[in-house]
Amino acid sequence: MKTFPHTFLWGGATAANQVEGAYLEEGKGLSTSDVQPHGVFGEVVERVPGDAGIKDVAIDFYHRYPEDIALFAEMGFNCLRVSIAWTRIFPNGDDAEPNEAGLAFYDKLFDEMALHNITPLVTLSHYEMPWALVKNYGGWGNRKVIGFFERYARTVFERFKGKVKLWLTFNEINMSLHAPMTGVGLPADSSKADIYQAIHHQLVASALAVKACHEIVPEGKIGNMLLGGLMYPLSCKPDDVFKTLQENRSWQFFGDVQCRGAYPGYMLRYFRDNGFELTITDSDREALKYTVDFISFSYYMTGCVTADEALNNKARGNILNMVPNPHLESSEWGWQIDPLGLRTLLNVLWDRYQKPLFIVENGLGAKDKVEADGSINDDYRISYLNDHLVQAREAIEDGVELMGFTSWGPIDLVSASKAELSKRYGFIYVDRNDDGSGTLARSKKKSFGWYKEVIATHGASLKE
Ligand code: BGP
Repeated sequence: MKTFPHTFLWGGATAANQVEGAYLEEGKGLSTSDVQPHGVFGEVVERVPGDAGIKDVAIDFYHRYPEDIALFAEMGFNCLRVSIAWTRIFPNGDDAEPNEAGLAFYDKLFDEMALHNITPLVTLSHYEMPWALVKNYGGWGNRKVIGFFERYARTVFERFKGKVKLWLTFNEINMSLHAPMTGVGLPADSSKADIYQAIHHQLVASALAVKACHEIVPEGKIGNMLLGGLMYPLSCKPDDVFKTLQENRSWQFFGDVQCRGAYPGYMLRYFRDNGFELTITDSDREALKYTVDFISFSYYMTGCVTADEALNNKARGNILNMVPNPHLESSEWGWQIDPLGLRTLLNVLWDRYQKPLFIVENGLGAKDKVEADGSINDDYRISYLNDHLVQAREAIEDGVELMGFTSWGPIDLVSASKAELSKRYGFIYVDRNDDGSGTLARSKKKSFGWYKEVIATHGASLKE
């Protein structure tokens, strides 16, 4: 019988701005997420305290986390991915002292996890940064932000070193190419050259966080986090195949820098060919040598690439510019479902880096129906996760070193792309709607019991 290793980390993944709410409580500053009420691709709307944007309350995890963690523990989680909101710790990013109330909140959160033997996996920056750093410094376009981030990272490593051993630097660091405000605090219409300069600063900051983590939490491990955007050629035409290589390199580049410690030649050529003159100092090059211990990534879909411009205009999916695959079904949001693609991606990443891998996001966003008796029969979610986990297990059989699996949104949360609550990922239903109505009460979906059994049997209950 094929099972997952008994040391495997099983759980779920969340992000502060998508679950916590309490967006101005206890000294928290405004973040880039707070000023994007319509999601990561939406326009910036400066907030007035008291605005009722959906993320202001989100699912109120800030106040309800003990109940939620108890439910995760009931499912058998031994791992939970959360992020720290940088703005709870340094409300403006450049504050002289950290905000004690923010640190105290995460102390309580990690203590609660410890009570249930749940290992925290903590993202330093998940799709947000202090809005004041954008307004006053120009976001990651300004080299000074590297120092502010390093101070934030060192502050939380020092404070939580006894409680948190697994860390991630920037969520989906490659997303900056598609959502510059969310990724690097730059306006959506910024030039590619400016975006790559900001990305460079962020890559240096990521490496300096790795260095700091190794100094402060020597027994800890720190990884990067990529949006695993695996692309297939739409045809076997050599032009399509080569363009696919380039498209895949557009996101693998981030992993190459973070895992190998230097810019790959193909990227330097890309900068040259496009006339991007990035400022990369000798000390930046030194810093980049601090490479990650493991690679984490999200996986939701694959897409196709074609060199045919006419077909390119039919792009769909709201994350990457991709051409639909005629052989795959799509979710209600147009994300193409491809379980085998996960096995391919795991093997590609393993072949490329030979570093342990961690699937830190995967799942199906769908509209759920609450039946008259309160039950929610989310067989579609069970089937999606079952099929992806089967392929993850196959990849382990292929020799891939896989540390764990945290499904995205184990409890319903606010979606990143459009800030909707109706796009639900959870095993746990939250009674809250897109218009903000609802009691915030939690209830178990059918998938709750299913995931519990998968974890309890180390994956033996999965259906091939
Ligand atoms: C990833 C993000 C998450 C998340 C997830 C699902 O890109 O890291 O924050 O929300 O995608 O996307 P969505 O919420 O738009 O469905």
